[in-house]
Amino acid sequence: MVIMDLTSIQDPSFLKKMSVPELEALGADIRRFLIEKLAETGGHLGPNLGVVELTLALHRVFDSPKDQLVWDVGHQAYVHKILTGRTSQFDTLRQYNGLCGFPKRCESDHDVWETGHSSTSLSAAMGIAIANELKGRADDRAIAIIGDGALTGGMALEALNHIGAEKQNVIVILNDNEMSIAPNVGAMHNMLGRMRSSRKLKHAREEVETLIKHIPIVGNSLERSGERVKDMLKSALIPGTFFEELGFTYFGPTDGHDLRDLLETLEYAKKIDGPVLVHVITKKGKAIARPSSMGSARGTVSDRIKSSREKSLKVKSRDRVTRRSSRRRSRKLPRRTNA
Ligand SMILES: Cc1ncc(C[n+]2csc(CCOP(=O)(O)OP(=O)(O)O)c2C)c(N)n1
Ligand SMILES: [Mg+2]
Repeated sequence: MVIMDLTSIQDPSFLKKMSVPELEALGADIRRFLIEKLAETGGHLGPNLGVVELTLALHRVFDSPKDQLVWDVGHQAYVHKILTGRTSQFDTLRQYNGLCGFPKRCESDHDVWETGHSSTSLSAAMGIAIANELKGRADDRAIAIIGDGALTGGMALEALNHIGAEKQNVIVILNDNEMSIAPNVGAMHNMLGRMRSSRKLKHAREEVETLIKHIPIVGNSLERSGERVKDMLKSALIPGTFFEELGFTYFGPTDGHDLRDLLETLEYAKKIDGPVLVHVITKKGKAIARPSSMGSARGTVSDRIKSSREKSLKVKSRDRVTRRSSRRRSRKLPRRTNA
């Protein structure tokens, strides 16, 4: 179902009036557009297919450009570009004088931070939040959207340290797809894995409180003995303790493809004072065949994207010779991005 002509979108304000099923249908249209368009122009397909619902939800809950969205790396901002009135420019994506593959301030008021390099978004959002406060606009939200790969960068960790200590009003959206340019590795990845497999914090908190009360004999006195003991027990059982210890209110893990869940969680996050981290689980390359094989964050026109597009368009060809020659052709296309 085509819900609307994407080229007619001027700004994201129309999203406020849409029902969840309408938003879902719009998301499907955006995915279809990206798959078809990027097969012609090249571009970062996988990361953008993963953030369709997340971007819709962010633009629905927050008021860009009054609230400022800072995209880390910026390779996942295509859906944001569509929702901020740039669909018709996608024919020129990443070409000379064409639509930039990353946020670009001269393109739109909705692009507030220029990127390409990873792991800068949290510091940028911190700076924006401080500036908002100084300008008497403390209600405007600074929101950083950062991937699990970029979160392991030194600058991002410095910024977590800074934001948590200053208790600044910054919302961090952790877009966790278990991938960087290749599948992620390392201690942070392992920790996020444990959080992913935990229950959602909103429910887990209530459950742990009930659990503590029901521990025979000591339960009620534990409950009365104050926050410290409860906190110790909770930290052993609840996800997000790492971020909470740094001074963030943690929400999640949230299904990044469930619009109802996303909208509800972001509405909660919006109302919190101080630093917030929303842990969103997404799937890189959502809706195309074999997304997990799309290890590259580049997603330039490659044989995999081409063959995914063929599959998604249900063009079935068993002619291996033709496929091999089209792979050879696509390999000759120049790469046009640094990130
Ligand atoms: C300073 C710097 N180092 C390395 C890169 C290369 N790079 C491109 S995307 C990316 C991370 C991608 O992983 P993630 O943040 O999880 O985003 P995803 O693609 O999974 O959405 C990196 C490190 C970069 N852009 N900048
Ligand atoms: Mg990632």
